[in-house]
Amino acid sequence: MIKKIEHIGIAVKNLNHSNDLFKKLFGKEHYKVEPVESEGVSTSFFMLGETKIELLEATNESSAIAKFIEKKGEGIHHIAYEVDDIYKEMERLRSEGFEILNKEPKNGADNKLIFFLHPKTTNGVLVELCQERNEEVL
Ligand code: CMX
Repeated sequence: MIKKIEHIGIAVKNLNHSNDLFKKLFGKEHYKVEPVESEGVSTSFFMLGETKIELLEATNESSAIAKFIEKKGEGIHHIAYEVDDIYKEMERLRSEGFEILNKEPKNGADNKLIFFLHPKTTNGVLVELCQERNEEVL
């Protein structure tokens, strides 16, 4: 079951610059900066009620974020939905015909297991499904 929007990911060119900008916008600091080497990104997170904003800067040229910015410029990159059982949701969405970009859920930023749906099967919006990593899903 999909529970809520967990975060919105925004592709940025310069994480330090955008951390300052979003600090002014939200009137609060980001609560963490975290590199995700496997994705070629450095991330920061702002908490807004129950939802987070994730800023993503590319750390290498082959990163999905570098390609996205080159093609579309800075902006909303993905919407992440929290699920209660990530393996079950993966099977459900596969059986509904969505193109799943990962064989299995993988480790993502902010202590999450994640997978993605291709934007061509979701009306042009890159969708991330995520679940907090804990003993039940490790
Ligand atoms: N949102 C919407 N559309 C997107 C997109 C995005 N974030 N990224 C790419 N696209 C579009 C491309 O512009 C292209 O559009 P056209 O066909 O109209 O030209 C289309 O999707 C298909 O692109 P593709 O050639 O199949 O694939 P790309 O090499 O552009 O890769 C994608 C796109 C989504 C498959 C790839 O970026 C991916 O696997 N993403 C998942 C992983 C990821 O995004 N990691 C970074 C974030 C990690 C984190 O959150 O921690």
